[in-house]
Amino acid sequence: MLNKSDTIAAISTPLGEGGIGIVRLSGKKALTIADKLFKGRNGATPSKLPSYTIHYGHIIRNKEILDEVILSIMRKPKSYTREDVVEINCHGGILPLRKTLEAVLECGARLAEPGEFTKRAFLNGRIDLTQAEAVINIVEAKTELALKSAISQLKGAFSKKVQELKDETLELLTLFEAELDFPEEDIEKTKRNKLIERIKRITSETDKLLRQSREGEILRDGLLVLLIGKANVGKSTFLNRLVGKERAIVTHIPGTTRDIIEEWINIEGIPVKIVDTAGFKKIENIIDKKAQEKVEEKLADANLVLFMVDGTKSLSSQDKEIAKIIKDKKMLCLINKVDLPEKISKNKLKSLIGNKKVLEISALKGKGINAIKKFIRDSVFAGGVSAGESTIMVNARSRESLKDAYNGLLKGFDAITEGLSEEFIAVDLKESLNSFKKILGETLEEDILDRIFQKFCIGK
Ligand SMILES: Nc1nc2c(ncn2[C@@H]2O[C@H](COP(=O)(O)OP(=O)(O)OP(=O)(O)O)[C@@H](O)[C@H]2O)c(=O)[nH]1
Ligand SMILES: [Mg+2]
Repeated sequence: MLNKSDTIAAISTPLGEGGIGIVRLSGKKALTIADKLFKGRNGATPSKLPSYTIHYGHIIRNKEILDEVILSIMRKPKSYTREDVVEINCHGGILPLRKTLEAVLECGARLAEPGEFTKRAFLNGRIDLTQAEAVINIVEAKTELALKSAISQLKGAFSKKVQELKDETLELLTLFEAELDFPEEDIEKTKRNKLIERIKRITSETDKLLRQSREGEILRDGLLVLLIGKANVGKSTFLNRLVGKERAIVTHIPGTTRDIIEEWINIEGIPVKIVDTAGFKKIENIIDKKAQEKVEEKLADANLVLFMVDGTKSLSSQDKEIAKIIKDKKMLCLINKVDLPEKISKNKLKSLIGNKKVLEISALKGKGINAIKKFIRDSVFAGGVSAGESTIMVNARSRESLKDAYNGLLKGFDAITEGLSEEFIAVDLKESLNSFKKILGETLEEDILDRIFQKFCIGK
């Protein structure tokens, strides 16, 4: 465990040239260190200045002026870390920032570990663990919707819900444990039914939370959408249309694309990584073979497959081959080139792909693109209304615990409906209770904590 009583410092803005850059300090000595270095215009010393004030002056070390700065003071407990925090706004070049940081370190601060400011906010009880993780999500948010969801998590929407479920589980557990004290008496039937109802409710709420968190996971990590189809059906044309630029080479020659081409786009707030691939064709050489292998490899990671067929041609053996390898994937079928006379047999297509949804599009003319976007959006947000703040962006760690909590509740539910005795049910509920506590960081091993905060950048 890092020493919590140290005063830590770091450059909190990205390295590189910018308008300003900030050196942040947090801890007991933050203000006295600032006293040693900061010369304000009217001689004021930072440790005498009130909280939430900013001051113009210079950073001076060994009589050398290092930079002209603005100093902000945030006294404990009303600061990011709940400790005394000083932020020195320097000019944005690397040199003034480095020199200021060095001076701060020479005066008694220690360089902060990645995420250590946020970790202190957690250890000092200002935020819980899900909120700390929300900070990472905010920093990394790829779209506005993702940001909105992360901010709502930082405000504590998710923790509040978990806290409620934890409290309810605890209450139930107490009830069962009370019964355990009188083993000779069976729980009477109406009472038992009431308990069953309660477990059922908590279980289904946990389930809902799990589903919402799956949406959040997609908002955070993005959706991988893979374009697949035989050569020349128009995949690259479609990619270019979606990203709005000539990203991939398009020609009339089958086999134009040989590599995997990936681009991030924003579809109604969902970060989507759209992946264009080499078209399937008769394998004639090692390039064809390698290209196809790459597509099949990539397929494993895809969240959604767009299977494109050429509306101006009959289905071919390649179409059949593709249909076979994607049959277990979530898939949308696109008949492309509908601006030209149609040749494809829709009946044959149906028998190839079953009851998967089919859309008719023209990548060249831009027809049907909105319908595809809508399909992608709806595939993430079932029902389509829950997007945004009700989406819960949790990290893999919390999701695992949430699953454990759910499984514990489910087992408890089964145990009570099967009429098992109280001690079995109590064991299951305890498991759930612990999982809820884990999410909130109430029970947590040191190394897990370190792993979480290491994902942050230095200075956060
Ligand atoms: N009429 C018409 N032509 C299209 C449409 N989409 C693509 N094309 C044409 O079809 C040809 C092949 O397009 P690409 O986008 O290169 O096809 P691809 O699937 O990427 O082909 P490979 O990379 O070889 O697998 C080009 O001549 C495009 O202009 C469409 O919707 N309508
Ligand atoms: Mg192509």
